Formats: sequence, C-alpha cells, structure tokens
Amino acid sequence: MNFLNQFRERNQLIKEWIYEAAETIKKSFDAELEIQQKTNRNDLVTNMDKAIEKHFIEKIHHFFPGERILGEEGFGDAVHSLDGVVWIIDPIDGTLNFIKQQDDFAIMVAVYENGKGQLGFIYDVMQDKFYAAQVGEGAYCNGNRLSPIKDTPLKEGLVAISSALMSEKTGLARAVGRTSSGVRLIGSAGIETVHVASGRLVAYLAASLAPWDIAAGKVIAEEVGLVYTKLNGNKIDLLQKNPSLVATPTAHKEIIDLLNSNGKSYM
Ligand code: 2AM
Ligand code: CA
Repeated sequence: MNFLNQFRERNQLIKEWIYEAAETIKKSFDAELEIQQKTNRNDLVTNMDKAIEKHFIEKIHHFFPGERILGEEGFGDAVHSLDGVVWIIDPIDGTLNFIKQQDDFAIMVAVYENGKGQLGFIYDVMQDKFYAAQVGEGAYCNGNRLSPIKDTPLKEGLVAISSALMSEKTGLARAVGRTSSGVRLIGSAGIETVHVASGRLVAYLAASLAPWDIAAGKVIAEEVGLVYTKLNGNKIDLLQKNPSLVATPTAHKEIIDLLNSNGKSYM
C-alpha cells in the first residue's frame, strides 16, 4: 500500500472528520461542561476534549487500521517512536479559551511518516478557517493557497509569546517582544502558528509545547517557508515537550541570537 497515493483520500476524510468534530463542539456550548484539572489549575481537560479525541480514534481505526495514534488525552497508543505512520491529534487546542471564552480554539490533526510531517490540519472553529497542508504541495486556508511568507525581520513584525514564556524570569522573551513591533497573545499554539503562516505575525514562541501542539502547525509552517525549531535552534523532538519557535527565517535567527546570548541557552 503506497502512502503517497492515498493523500487525496486521507485529506478528504480528515476534513470531514474535523468538520463533524467542530459541529459537536459548537453544539456543546448549550450543555454544561465537565472540567477536570490535569497538571495544574490552568491545564484543564473537558468531556469535549475526550469525546473529540475518541471520535478521531474511532475513524482512524476504521479507515486506517494498524496506524498508531498519539493524542493529547491519551486514548491513542503509547507512542515511543515515530516509525511508520503516526497520527498526532489535539482534539481541542486552547482548552482554556474554549472553557472561558468559547472562542479562539482549534482542532488539530497531523499525519507523520517515519518522523516526517506529511499532512497538517488546523481548524480555527469560531473563525471558520480551515488550514491544510500537504508536504511539497503548499498550504491552504479554506481552499485558497497561502502565499510563501515574506522574510520580515523581527523589528518590523508582531510576535506571539506564550504567557508562560512572557513571565519567565530571565526576561529574554520580553526582550524579544520589545525588539518586535509588538506582542499579541491568543493562547492557542495552533492559531498562533497559522497566524505566522498567513503573515499576520513574524514569530510565535512558547515555553513548552507538546507534540500535538506542534505537529500540524509545523507541516503548515514549513510549507510557506517558515522555520520551526526549539528555542535554542535545535530540531523539534515530537516524542517530547519542546520550548518552541516558529518564525520567518530572518526573525528566527534574530530571536535565537537574542535568547541564547550572554551564555544563557534555552533547551
Ligand atoms: P492546549 O490548550 O491543547 O493544552 C496556551 O498558551 C497554548 O499552550 C495552548 O496551545 C495549549 O494547548 C498549550 N499548552 C501546552 N502545554 C500546556 C500546559 N501544561 N498548560 C496549558 N497550556 C499548555
Ligand atoms: Ca488540547
């Protein structure tokens, strides 16, 4: 079975599953959410995060039996290697926004093969913006191809910085903010990444992103010419959490230099 030949079928199915998931999420606004705390009071999970992850897992098991799934809520497989085809899923990215604002959250699905991103999907549910990318074929928003990004330097662009990184002690991330034209915060790694991919921002930096926060956005970002690495410039490891940076090539270099100056270095 040739994975490459299946792109069109996969793309279509994934799109259908994501729109179905979005309908389920929007309908849930009228019902009471069940909210549980994970690692801390700002790291929450709801019955919807769990239901949506299960929805994707059932579909993948049905249509692509045997393929492994790495999902945020843990209903997939214990994935310790990226060999073969691995699905990486965040059922709701920006769960705090979903709970507190019912806005600015995304559904994210990626397909990797032997560690390389093949397909990436981010659906900004409330803006109804569906971002999709296939390796080597460009990135699209609602069917319109995204232009290759302009290589804007840091001082001429807006940046998004995660709140954890903004409040970090050394102040190096705040220096990045000061060097830029201004800081904009949303609180959804997926939405912030697609805003870099569509040219609204020149960079997005976060202290600690999980594989499912990164996987789909990385495929989309790289298709438009952005650079996506750890905060020290090293390669992203999709089996771990990563301090993360996605930026235009010029802003990427400037931010790495700022963050790793004075002998300080970000993992
Ligand atoms: P999540 O909503 O899927 O958990 C918020 O700045 C962004 O960081 C969101 O994309 C959020 O994803 C992600 N994030 C990663 N780890 C987190 C954590 N431990 N607590 C809160 N948000 C986290
Ligand atoms: Ca999530």
